[in-house]
Formats: sequence, structure tokens, C-alpha cells
Amino acid sequence: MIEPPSHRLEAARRIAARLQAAKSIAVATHVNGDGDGWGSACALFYHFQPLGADVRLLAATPYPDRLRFVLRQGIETLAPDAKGLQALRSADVQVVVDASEPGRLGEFAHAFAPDRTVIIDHHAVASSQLEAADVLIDPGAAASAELVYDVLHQTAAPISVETARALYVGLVTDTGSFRYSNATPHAHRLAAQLIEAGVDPQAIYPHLFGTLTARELGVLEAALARLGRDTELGITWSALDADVEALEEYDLVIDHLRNTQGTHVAILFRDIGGSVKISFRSNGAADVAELARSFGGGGHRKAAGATVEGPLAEVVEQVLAASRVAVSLSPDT
Ligand SMILES: [Mn+2]
Repeated sequence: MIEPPSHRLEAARRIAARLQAAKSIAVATHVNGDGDGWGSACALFYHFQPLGADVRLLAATPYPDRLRFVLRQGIETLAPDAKGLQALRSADVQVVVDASEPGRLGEFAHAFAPDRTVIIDHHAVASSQLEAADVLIDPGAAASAELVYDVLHQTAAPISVETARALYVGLVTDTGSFRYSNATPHAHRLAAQLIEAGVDPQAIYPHLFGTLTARELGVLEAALARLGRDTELGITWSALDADVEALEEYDLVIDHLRNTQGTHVAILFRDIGGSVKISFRSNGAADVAELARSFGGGGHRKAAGATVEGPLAEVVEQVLAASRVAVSLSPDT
């Protein structure tokens, strides 16, 4: 078994001990949970439930259909209704994975008790971090699943195929199938170990990537019809009006923008009625987290987002102007 990096060992050990001592554990991930959030949450469930804890999965927004294959049949996720909130409030340990900001936890945010809260996350520490008794936060980790592995590694129990698969889904998702700069040697070593534990990457692929629906194709069509390009600076964008159908998963749209030849920064604007949701991706040195922060958002250097009030055309103009400056100043252009 590969060892967690030494700077994470202590926190991983403490959190593992805390989870092993718990009779009840509630695990929450961020709203619109992705492969990493749910993969990490499911891995905690599969590992700690057999060790004797009553583990509950909390879904601030509904569990996504496309990740149904990660969730064992018969396991229910709890919505933030009376039952879900009660499950959270009564848990000995309240785990948040792949997020740390209250704003990312929907209706569950106010039901966490600081002395029982544990955060496992690879996002840069936010200004409005949830108060917690213990944290394992490392922006150097490729995925939260990598940090969950650190914790599981500290227990004597072996990692099951089901657990390994959930962790692998987290790794594949957040590294863009091992294409992004976070696909580190450690991430690859962990992936290798998970495959050795029985994960079949080829069987996972169609679940994660062979799932285009007619609806998604429709949104993609709309996005490509509204494509904008600044070929000089390498900015590729699209702006969706409010009448374009909403999607659960916009990554497929922004991935096309990002994969356009010569693109340094890709931007997807979505009019959500009164305000505009913006997703940024960077292929190079331009720091889109900084760009997103200047519009009240946040994220990673290469993937970030913000929501800006105002009409679509105006927001597009403002954000493009700022993006042009950011790209011009970045060292790789
Ligand atoms: Mn993640």
C-alpha cells in the first residue's frame, strides 16, 4: 500500500481514529456533487460502515443519475429535510468532503456542530471556512479521494473493490482522466494501486463519459452556436441565454471550449435570470481563480467560477475585458 505524503499523516491518523471511534457518521459533500465529492463520500461509507459505524450520506442537492453506478443499490442519500437534518445533528462525526465553505453545503450548512465537524478537502482554504474540530486540507492533492485514501490507509481494514472504485472515480473526475497538472506521480501511483485492488477502468469509462443525453447534446449545440473567440489572446467562450435548457453537468460544454486549438482561457456564461453564472478554465499560466475572485467567486488556478448580477451581454463584456487583461499579463502568452 502506498503511504500518504508525510505532511498529511498526522491529520489522516487523527481523523481515522475519530471515525473508528464513532458510532454514527454523517457525510456530506457540496451541492451538485461530482465524481470526486460523491466518490469520496461513498468510499467513506463503504469503509467505515463495516467497521461498525452507522454511516449516512447527505445530499444537499439530489444524487446525480450519472454517478448512480458508484452508489450501492439500496443505500439512500438523505435530503436536507427533517430526517436528513436530524441524521446530521445526531451524528458523532460530521464529515464534509470536497468542500469547506458553508455556502457549498446548501441547507445542511447551519446544522454542523464545530466540535464534531471534520473537513477532508483539496480546495484552497476559503475565507468562509466551516468551523471544524479536525481538517485534512491539501490543495496539493489531486482529488479529495486522494485524501480520503490517506484516512482509510490509517485503519487496519483492507480497502474493498467497491471502495477502491469510488476513490478511482474521484481521481479520474478531478484529474480530467489524468490529463491535468494535478495528475501527479502520487495520483498515478494511487490509481495503480486501486486498479490492483480490482478496479476496472474500462468498465468505469462508459458510466462517466459515454453518457451524453439528447438534452446535453441540445445544450452543446446551443453553446457551439454561440461560440466566441479571441484568437489573438486565446480566449474561447460561449454565452447561454436563460432559455437554453439547464444541465446538471456543464463540464462537457466547457471542455469543448477548452479543447479548442490555441485556447488559453475558456469561459462559459449562463444566464440564470437576473444574474450570470460563469465557469472559467485555464490551459496555461493564467490564474482563473484570481479572475473569478475579482468577480466575487473562487476556485482553482485552472478551474474556477463566479456568479455576477446583471444582464448577460453586459456581464460577458465586463468579464471578457478582465480576462483579456489577465491573459495578456500571464507569462505564457
Ligand atoms: Mn474535488
